[in-house]
Amino acid sequence: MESLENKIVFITGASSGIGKACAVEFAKAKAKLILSARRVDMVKNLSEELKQKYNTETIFFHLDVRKRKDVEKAISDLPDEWKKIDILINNAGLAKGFAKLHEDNPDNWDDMIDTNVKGLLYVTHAIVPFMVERKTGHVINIGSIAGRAAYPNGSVYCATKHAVLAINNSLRMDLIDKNIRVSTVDPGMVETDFSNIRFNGDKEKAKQVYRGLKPLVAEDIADAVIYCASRPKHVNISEVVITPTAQANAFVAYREL
Ligand code: NDP
Ligand code: 8X3
Repeated sequence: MESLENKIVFITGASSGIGKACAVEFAKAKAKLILSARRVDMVKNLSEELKQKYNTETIFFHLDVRKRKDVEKAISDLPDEWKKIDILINNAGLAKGFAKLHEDNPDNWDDMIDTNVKGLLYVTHAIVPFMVERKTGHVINIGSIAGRAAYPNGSVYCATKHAVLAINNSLRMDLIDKNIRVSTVDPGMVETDFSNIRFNGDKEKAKQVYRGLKPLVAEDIADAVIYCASRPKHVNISEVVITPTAQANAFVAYREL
């Protein structure tokens, strides 16, 4: 296992769920953290908590990954020492709605495509040049099993996660001579705010997603991310697909009802 001590880790969407769990696990491993999200109060609180518990050095700021200029400014405003980002975790993302394409609200599509695809591209485009310059780095994308098989009522969310997988795979080839690792961690059901947001705050509908089975928790995904990040330098974990034991893929889950 490679030490993560003093590595600089940039996490998008660190205010909740998987991003927050990654922040905690990297803090335990003594990394330095750059935490960003739109809910800046939540990343501020997290930053203070990590300072207290693990003496973690952090920088945090408001960032909406959909805003290209803001992304570019946030990265270029970083102090020089903090521009030496070792690990980028492209986690910010969401599903909005669950409907047949012809009955869906196109506003949801804009949100998902702008965040999950364009936002991930903007952040990657702003940070990877610094990795290229230093000939070291690791990009870890949070994809989804929705990027491996499309399911009904999820055309655009599935399309965005298929795009993440394609970007992940092309990027690894683009960076092959730069000593930069590129990994995707693709979860199935993880109980976070994800379903609440997908169903527009309908907690009952969100709960139904996980009925009768034990879903993953955010820490399970953070554990996989830490695994990818802590392999010896010559090892690139290209893909991790991780589901609850009771979920085989996007279509088959066993529920004790
Ligand atoms: P959460 O809703 O708990 O977290 C989503 C995070 O993304 C929040 O921190 C949110 O921060 C951030 N985010 C959303 N939009 C933006 C934006 N425009 N700019 C910056 N940050 C943004 O859900 P999860 O932790 O579950 O989701 C994290 C990732 O995991 C997503 O990419 C999701 O697609 C993926 N995933 C989730 C699965 C699940 O079952 N939960 C399964 C497979 C993949 P804020 O609102 O403060 O900006
Ligand atoms: C989240 C998992 O199956 O709801 O990406 O699409 S799923």
